[in-house]
Amino acid sequence: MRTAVTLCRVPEAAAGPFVFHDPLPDGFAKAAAFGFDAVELFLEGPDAVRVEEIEALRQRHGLAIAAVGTGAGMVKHGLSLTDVHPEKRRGALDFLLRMVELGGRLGAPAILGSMQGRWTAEVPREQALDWLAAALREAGNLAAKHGVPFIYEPLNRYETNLFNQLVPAAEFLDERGLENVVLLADLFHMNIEERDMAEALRLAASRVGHVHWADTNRRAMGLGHGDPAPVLAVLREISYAGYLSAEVLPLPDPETAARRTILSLSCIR
Ligand code: LER
Ligand code: MN
Repeated sequence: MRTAVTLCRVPEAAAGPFVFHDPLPDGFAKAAAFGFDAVELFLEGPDAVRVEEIEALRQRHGLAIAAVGTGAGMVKHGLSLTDVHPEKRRGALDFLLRMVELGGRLGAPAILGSMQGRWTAEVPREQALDWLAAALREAGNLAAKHGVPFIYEPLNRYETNLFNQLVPAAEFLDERGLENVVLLADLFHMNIEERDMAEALRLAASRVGHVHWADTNRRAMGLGHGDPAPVLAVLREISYAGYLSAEVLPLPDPETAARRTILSLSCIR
């Protein structure tokens, strides 16, 4: 297992659950100084920063790119893969695939979170799931060309009504034959939605490909009331070899959030 920390450069997400919001050179330097293995990037879009610039920073600081988020597609551009309007759906898929391409060039998977959207009175659940599956198929196929998976993230009920739990999402990926798509286990969402977080991870083990390492209140692990021990135990049990990435609020300040995250993961080093 490896450690990662979030670095967000999306002004519309300034209040979001991201540890660092610094310009990329400062953000990479801080991630390295705190001892993280990788940075998880949230950018305004696929053309926001030249890939060569990110690659140079990555090499200079000896960091990997854990993943690239696509949330800006929703929070900045208002794009959803399940929008009732076809041109919005096309725009969402185009944005998503270009982010997969960006990630691929950095050796990193892209994540589908808030851009999955939700089913509504105008878009029945089955229709939304068909559109979601089609997008996941395209994204997974493109990611495969770069030798990385594509990451799908179940979110809590206040952010999507498509999938809120790991096991139904894993069953959906199996049923639709989405081979190169893995699941993101965000412990903040799971704390709201799962009956037993460790059991959910165990049952969905073959699909778990990324973890957002957060405490119950979405602060750094150790700053809420969660118990990371059973989660770490099951991750070891299932031989999880991916990232534990701090997608947490920068509270009480980014440095404390980063330090507490590293402290909570000292046992995996
Ligand atoms: C993204 O990783 C996430 O967890 C969402 O809650 C952001 O809206
Ligand atoms: Mn998340």
